[in-house]
Amino acid sequence: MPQDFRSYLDLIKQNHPEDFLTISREVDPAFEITAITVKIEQQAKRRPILLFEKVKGTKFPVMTNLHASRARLAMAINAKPAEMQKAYLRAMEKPIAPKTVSKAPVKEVILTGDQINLYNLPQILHHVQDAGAYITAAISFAKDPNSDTWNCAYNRLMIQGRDRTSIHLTLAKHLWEFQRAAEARGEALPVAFAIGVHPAIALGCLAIGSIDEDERAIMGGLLGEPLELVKCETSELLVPAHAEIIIEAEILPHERTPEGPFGEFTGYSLGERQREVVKVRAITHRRDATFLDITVGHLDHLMLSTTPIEANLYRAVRAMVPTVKAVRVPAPFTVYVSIEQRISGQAKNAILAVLGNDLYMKRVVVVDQDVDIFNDRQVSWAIATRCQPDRDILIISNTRGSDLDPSTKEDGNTAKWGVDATAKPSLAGYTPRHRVAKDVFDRLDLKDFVPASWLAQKDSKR
Ligand SMILES: Cc1cc2nc3c(=O)[nH]c(=O)nc-3n(C[C@H](O)[C@H](O)[C@H](O)COP(=O)(O)O)c2cc1C
Ligand SMILES: [Mn+2]
Repeated sequence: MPQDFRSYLDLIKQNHPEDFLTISREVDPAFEITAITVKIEQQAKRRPILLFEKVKGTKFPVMTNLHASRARLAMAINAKPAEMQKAYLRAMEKPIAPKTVSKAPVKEVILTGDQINLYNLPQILHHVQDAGAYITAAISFAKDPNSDTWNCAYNRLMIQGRDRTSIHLTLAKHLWEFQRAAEARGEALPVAFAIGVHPAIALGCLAIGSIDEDERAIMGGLLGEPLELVKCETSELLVPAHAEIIIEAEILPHERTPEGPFGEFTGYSLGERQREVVKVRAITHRRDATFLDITVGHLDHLMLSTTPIEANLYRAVRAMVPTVKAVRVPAPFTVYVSIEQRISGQAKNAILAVLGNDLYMKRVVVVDQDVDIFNDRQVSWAIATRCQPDRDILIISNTRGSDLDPSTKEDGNTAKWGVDATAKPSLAGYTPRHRVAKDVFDRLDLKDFVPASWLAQKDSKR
């Protein structure tokens, strides 16, 4: 499968032209790109990929909202939307190691030294409180300074100078580990950022697993072939050969700078913090590169991040409870799980599996298989009617969660909770649900009882 996002866009343009919208009129990267994207979502009820051809202050066109639809993401990994989790799990089970190539379109333009100027990139302001322009679609590629382990992740970059940004490293995540290891030796950590890649690569980057697992091989699994990498100009790092733009850099040791506030996926604009500093060593890009933005905190961001988390948690719960039916992340830090509970205690095991296998997740609700976890009303109903809080809620204090959760005591030190909303002692032995007589329901025809004119009226939506 072609590994550049241009081929993927061609696929969309051919098969779903309504999903691609080019905006030719000039836009201001200060708030207009995000506002137009959100307005199209809220007022037109659509979520197309958006290409802004003319953006004030830069020669780079800006693309955003690429990941805002589950169907589009499924297409990127050659799966039907309903089969996406299975396809993702297959890639996790059968990773394909990357390969190195010597020629790469991302090397068409190579900028070093004084040619480096981050202010030539689109200076996108997303939300009103944001401290400055952010690069939101940068995927980090880095190597453990103490071993041959590689890592990929999204890390937001706030532009702080011609060749300087700050970086948000979630405390206790893998790149943070690498950076702390380098810093302990007084060394900078080489890191390169890819901007504008095939969505299969984006999805693979978000795989949750052990620090030893190589996201680049999961990207290969999702692409169905080895990810093609090329060596950086200024370090030994390897980066996707078909990306639009690469920023080669290092994270400086023992240096911090104010970063934020920044509006995030939590729905909040979290305040300023001291964060690590990135020094840019080179920028390489395609001659006619498109700058990819992720409309942070909206569908573009939320759709992309949930599939990999759900796949990992399904795998983790299934290792404990073989009869797990479904796993869903409906909101920040929140997981719903449905299981066919064969024997008492399995709901609690499912809670422990979730909390033990994802840093971010903080609240887990487990329900029986007759509850549809894709319907929030049904989950609320199960909590209300199958749960006794003094018996069925599990609280664990002082764990590590997301440093972007504004409710935590101090940047990410958090309590976590699980709600066992399964019927006890068993669903089969529980007070039965009422049932409408099915044979009667099937036999009756409303037209025999209700005037046709009334049936033709629209629902009052009350
Ligand atoms: C659009 C987007 C932006 C993200 N920004 C950050 C970020 O700034 N810092 C961070 O630590 N994680 C960020 N994440 C989450 C990480 O990419 C994700 O947790 C990843 O799996 C971490 O990799 P690791 O498990 O190898 O540590 C972002 C995710 C998405 C989808
Ligand atoms: Mn990792």
